[in-house]
Amino acid sequence: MTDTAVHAVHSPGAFPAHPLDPASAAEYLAGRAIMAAAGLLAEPVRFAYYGLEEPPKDQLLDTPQGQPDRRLRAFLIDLGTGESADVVVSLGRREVVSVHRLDPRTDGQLPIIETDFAVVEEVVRADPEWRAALARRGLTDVTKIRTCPITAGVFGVADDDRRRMVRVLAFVQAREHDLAWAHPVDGIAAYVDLVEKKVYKIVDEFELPVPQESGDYDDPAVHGPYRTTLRPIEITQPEGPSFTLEGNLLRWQDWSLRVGFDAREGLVLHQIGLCERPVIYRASIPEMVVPYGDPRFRYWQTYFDAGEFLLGKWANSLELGCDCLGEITYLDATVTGDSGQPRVIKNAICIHEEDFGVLWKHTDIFNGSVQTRRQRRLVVSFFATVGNYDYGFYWYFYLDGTIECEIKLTGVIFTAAYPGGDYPYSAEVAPGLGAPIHQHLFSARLDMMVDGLSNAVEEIDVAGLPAGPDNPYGNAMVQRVTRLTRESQGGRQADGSRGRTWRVISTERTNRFGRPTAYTLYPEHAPALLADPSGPLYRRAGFATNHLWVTRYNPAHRYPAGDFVNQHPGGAGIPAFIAGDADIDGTDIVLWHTFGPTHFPRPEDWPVMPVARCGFMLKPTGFFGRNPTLDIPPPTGHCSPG
Ligand SMILES: [Cu+2]
Repeated sequence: MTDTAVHAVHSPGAFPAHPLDPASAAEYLAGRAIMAAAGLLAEPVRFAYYGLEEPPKDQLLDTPQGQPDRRLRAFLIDLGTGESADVVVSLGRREVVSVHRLDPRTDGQLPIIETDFAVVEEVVRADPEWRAALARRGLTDVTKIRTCPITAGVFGVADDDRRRMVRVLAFVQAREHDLAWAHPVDGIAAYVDLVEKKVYKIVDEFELPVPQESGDYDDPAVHGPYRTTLRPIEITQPEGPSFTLEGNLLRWQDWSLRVGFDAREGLVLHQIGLCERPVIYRASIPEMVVPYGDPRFRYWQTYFDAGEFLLGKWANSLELGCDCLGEITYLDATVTGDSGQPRVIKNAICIHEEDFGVLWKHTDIFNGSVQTRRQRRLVVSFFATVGNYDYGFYWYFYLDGTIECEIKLTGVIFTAAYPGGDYPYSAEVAPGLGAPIHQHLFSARLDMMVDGLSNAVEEIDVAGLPAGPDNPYGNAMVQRVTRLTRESQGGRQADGSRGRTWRVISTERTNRFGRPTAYTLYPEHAPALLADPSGPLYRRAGFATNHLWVTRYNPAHRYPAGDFVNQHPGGAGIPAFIAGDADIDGTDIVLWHTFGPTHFPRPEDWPVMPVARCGFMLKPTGFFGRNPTLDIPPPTGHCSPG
C-alpha cells in the first residue's frame, strides 16, 4: 500500500447532511489524505479502527442548526514495530487534531486487524515445533489444519504481556467443505507474536483424539433429505410500509430516530424520540465479552468481540427472503479495511415493520364491547459474524412506546475434545466433541434523555409485607423505591426474586398525576460475570460484574471496557469512569446494562445452533397519562365491528 494508492474525493455533496450520520467513503478518504500528509501513514502503518468521532452531545444540542466540526478517529498500528497511535482528524479544518501514542503494556493493544489472520496461519503452519507436535498426533499435512487466533488477555506472564500476541488453536479441515470446528486438535496452542511474525512458544499440554464425526451441515449425508412439508408463508404490505426514511432519519408512527453504524459498535441509534419528546440520545451495544469456563489449557479463552475484533466491521450483507421477509428497506454500511480504504457492506442494516400479535383485547361482560387491536413493531437490525459465532442485533420500537433490544445468537459453538467422564467444564455435543461452558455478556450503553437532559434512576423492587397490625392477613405488597444518587451506588445486580427494575425519571417534567415522566428498564435475570474477583478477567471485564451502572455523561466515556481492550491489564472503562463518584441525580446520565446468557451447550446446539435470544426492554412508565394506543383503529377485515 502506498499513500497515493487511495485518492480522496473532494466533492462537497459527498459529505453527510447531519452531524451524526456515519462517516462516508469520501470522508474516510479525505481523513486518510490528511493523515498521510501529516506523515502518519508511512508503510507499514495500518488502520486498526476508523470511524466517526461524534460531536459531544452538548455541542450538538446547543447548536441544533449548526454543523459541528466533522471529525474522524483512527487507531494506527505500525506492523513493523507495533507502535500504536490514537489519532483524531478534523475534516473541516483539514488537519490532525490529536495524536496519542500508546504504551501498549499499560494502555492496551489495538484491535486485531484483518492482516493478522493471514499472518497467523502462515507463521503457525511454518513453525517446526508446531508441525512436530501435530505430527505426533498423526497430523502431517498442515495444509489441512486451520488456525484460530484468540486474543491473549493478560495473565501476568512477562514474556506474553510485553508482546502484541494471540494464542492459536488448531482444527482439522480434511476436505475442502468440512466444518473445521467439528475437529479440534486439543491440548496444543501456538503463541504468536504479531509484530515479530513468529511463533515464540508452543504449549503442548495433553493429547486427545481429534473428533471424527462430520459437522458439515451443508452435506446431505449430515442433514438428510430436506423435509417437504413446509408450505410458503408470504408477508405482503400492498401499500408499502408505514415508515419513512430521509437520509438516516427514520420515522414511524410517533417514533423518530437516526440510524448510524460504526465499525466497532455496529448499529448506533441516535436521538430516539416519541411524540417529539426525547427518550434516548444514543443507544448502542459497544461491548460484549465471551469468557470460557474451562480452567485447564484454555483458561485464557475470552473474546471481547467489539473492543478486540470490531464486530461492526464483520456485518453481513443481508438477503431478502433469507434474512429478512416482507417489505424491507436496507441501508448500506461503510467501514474500512486495514489500509483505511472504504469498504461498503451492501444491505448491512435491515429496517422493516412487522405484525406482533395482539396489542390489546377485551370482551366486556357488562357493556358487550368486543375489541382487539394488533401490535406492530418497527425493526432495525444487523447481523455480524465474529469467528465461529453469528450475532443478530435487533432494536424494536412498539406502538405502545416500548423499546426492546434483542440479540440473536447463532452460528457454531466453540469446540474442544471431550475428555470423557463427567467433565464439569464442557458438554459433549458429538462423539468425543466437547463445547466448553461460556458466557455471552453484552453491554448496552443507553445515553438517556427522558424528557430532557435532567434524569435520575430509581431502583424498584417489589416486596410482600409481613403480616402485622396494618397487614392483618399478610396480603400486602408494595414497591420499594431506592434512588441511586451517586456513581458509587449505581453498580447494581438484577434480582428476579424481587422483580427488580430500574426507572429512569425526568427530574423536570411531570405527568397529569404530578409524578415524574419515566421509562423503566426491565432486565433479564441471568447471572453477570462468573469469573472470580481475584482473577485477571474480573479486572479486564469490570463492566460485566454488574447488570447496571449509572454514570454521569462524559463524551470520552464510550466503551465499557475502555478504549483499548486488547491485552489491556484491567481497570479501564466503567471502573475508571466511576472513580470520581459523580452525582447522578438530576443530571445528564448514561445507563450501562449488562445482559446475556450463560451457555452450557446442548447437543441440539450442534453442529449449528438454533437462535438463542437475550435482551432487555424499556417501557414508558407515566411517560403517558394512559394507554397511548387507544387511537389505533380496529383491524380491517372480517373481525372489524359493524
Ligand atoms: Cu454460546
